Amino acid sequence: MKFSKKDLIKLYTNLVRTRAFDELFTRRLGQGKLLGFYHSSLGGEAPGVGGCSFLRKDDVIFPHHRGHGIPHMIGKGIDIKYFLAEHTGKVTGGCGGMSTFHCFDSDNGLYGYSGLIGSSFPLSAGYGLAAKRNGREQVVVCFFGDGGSNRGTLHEAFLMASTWKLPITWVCENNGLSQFVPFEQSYPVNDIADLAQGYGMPGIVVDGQDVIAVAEAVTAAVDRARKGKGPSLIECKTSRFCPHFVSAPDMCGCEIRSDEEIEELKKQDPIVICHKKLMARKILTKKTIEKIDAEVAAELEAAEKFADESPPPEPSIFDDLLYAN
Ligand SMILES: Cc1ncc(C[n+]2csc(CCOP(=O)(O)OP(=O)(O)O)c2C)c(N)n1
Ligand SMILES: [Mg+2]
Repeated sequence: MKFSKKDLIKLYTNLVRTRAFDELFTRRLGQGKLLGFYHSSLGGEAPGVGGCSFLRKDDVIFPHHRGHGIPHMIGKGIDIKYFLAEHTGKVTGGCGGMSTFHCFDSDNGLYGYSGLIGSSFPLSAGYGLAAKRNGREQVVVCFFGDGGSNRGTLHEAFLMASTWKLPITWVCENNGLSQFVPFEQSYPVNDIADLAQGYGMPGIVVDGQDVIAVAEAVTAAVDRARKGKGPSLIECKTSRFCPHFVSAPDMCGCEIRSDEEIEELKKQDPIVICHKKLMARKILTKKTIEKIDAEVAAELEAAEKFADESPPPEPSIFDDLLYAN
């Protein structure tokens, strides 16, 4: 797949937007403005962005919980302001009923994720079957982590999808950690992509820090699925520059990850990699970057204003607390 200059700038812009929103969510959590907690996507933005930026609006995605699906939603062209507002505990009435932490917007093919990792496998198989039967050539793209891939639900869904040649692309975001457990301690093989062989589907490994490589691999698999040739598995070797969730101890096994280790991981920053590639090909210029940065800053400011000014739910849970008094 050869991407146009416009496509490549879209990928870069979506990465920058994702990072900016991710940092905004982290900042607002620290300010006490965000409900719950936040699993930052810092360093692991490329699989979601690359995997969603060239899908059709009616293609269906089941995002991964990293960044609470922000990389995937931004790739899919969904306005994040509603998601931010609902994370702030506000009512927006927008975007087909997205709900906090379980992003859902069926108008834009967003079918959310559950707090139970691995539950998106059977849901994807279900929608894949519906897509095959409705004849609209829709494709389902299911994102999951290396930890999530340990669930038995993966095997049931892989078997059904492969046997029935369902239009599904499975995208594993392997960041080498399942919460605190290193990949080597929970897997007997080096590549999760190897599982594909047992289900008679293509399985490939891509550099998950290279958003262009991810987009190329996912686009090829999605085209294949759209033509009725069945599912594929793409394993993106990616990273996480932050703890499992913001402010958690950054454990790997029984050790805290060291600053040196994180600095080493940051050498594979997806934004820097994409930036370098596009600068070398003279696709990005200083002027384009300034324009993108200004547009992203304006988008963030508007989203924050929207979140802060949206009304709280009625009746408020705080009212109930007052009654209890
Ligand atoms: C069924 C289930 N078991 C355990 C958990 C607790 N849990 C939340 S995230 C997570 C690790 C997920 O690891 P991975 O799938 O690799 O995604 P990552 O967080 O690394 O992006 C675990 C064990 C859960 N949410 N659901
Ligand atoms: Mg992981």
